[in-house]
Amino acid sequence: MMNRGSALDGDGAYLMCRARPTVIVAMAGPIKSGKTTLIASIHQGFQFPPVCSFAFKRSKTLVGFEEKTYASRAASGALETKTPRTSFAVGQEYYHLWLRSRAKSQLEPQALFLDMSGEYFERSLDSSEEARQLTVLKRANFFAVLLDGRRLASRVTEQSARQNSVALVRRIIEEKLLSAECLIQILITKVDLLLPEFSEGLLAAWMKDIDQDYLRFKDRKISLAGIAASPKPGSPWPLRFGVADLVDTWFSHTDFRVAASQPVSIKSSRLADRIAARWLPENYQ
Ligand SMILES: Nc1nc2c(ncn2[C@@H]2O[C@H](COP(=O)(O)OP(=O)(O)O)[C@@H](O)[C@H]2O)c(=O)[nH]1
Ligand SMILES: [Mg+2]
Repeated sequence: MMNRGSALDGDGAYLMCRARPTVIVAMAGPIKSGKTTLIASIHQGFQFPPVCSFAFKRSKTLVGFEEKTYASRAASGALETKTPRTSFAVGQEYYHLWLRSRAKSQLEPQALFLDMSGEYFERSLDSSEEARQLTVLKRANFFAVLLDGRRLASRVTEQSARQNSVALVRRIIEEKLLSAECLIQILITKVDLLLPEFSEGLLAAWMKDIDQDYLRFKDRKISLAGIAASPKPGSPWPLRFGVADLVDTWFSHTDFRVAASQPVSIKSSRLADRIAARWLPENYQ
């Protein structure tokens, strides 16, 4: 599985974590909110340096990244590119990236990106029981909630998109799915569709407005960012807008170690539980 370089399953991800300090970024959001495109664009970014203070070193999941980006390349020129739908059977896929610092530091951080399929996410949103199965999230350093800029752009869909994101964050907090150190990030995706003109000022105004939705979560640090991982052709927004800054945020994270947590008991043989147990057995019983 790892030799082929495809997306990692739980076992592969577990082995990678064991190998060296790792930052883990979990991405969740409705179907088509832009999760897979973002993960693919992170990898593409490192093929066209410099994107940030880190350079590409290696990826155990190159083929996985290539598979994700193939469809978008094949469709280049089309008004809207397509990335393959993350499979429901897998539910969660992991992508690996190993970087070296451009600065003098010898830091060679490694990242695992967790791409939760839209179906998996929505199913877990529907029931506390399912949400509790997402125990693997306890290990994440960042939990990115993708808020689709395309849906924000229309009055018809704006409110439901905002409410769904808030509902996910509330559920995640209520069910204590994250460690206390995990930073929640609200990522407004496809800002090129939200704002036809390139304007970081207008984007900042949107973020300030969206930020109000999250003031209710007083005990939790929640940050906002806007990205355009794959702006439509002809858009004034630059390719991978905001992505390098995000990567810098994730990789500047100094504490790559897992916070010691109470062992979680596994009550079922569900995929997510098995992944969690294989990943950090000392955290589960
Ligand atoms: N215009 C625009 N479209 C995007 C952007 N990011 C993703 N998309 C499109 O949104 C659709 C859904 O993206 P995808 O990454 O597959 O979403 P996922 O289901 O959350 O993994 C695809 O057609 C993408 O091409 C962006 O920054 N700008
Ligand atoms: Mg996807």
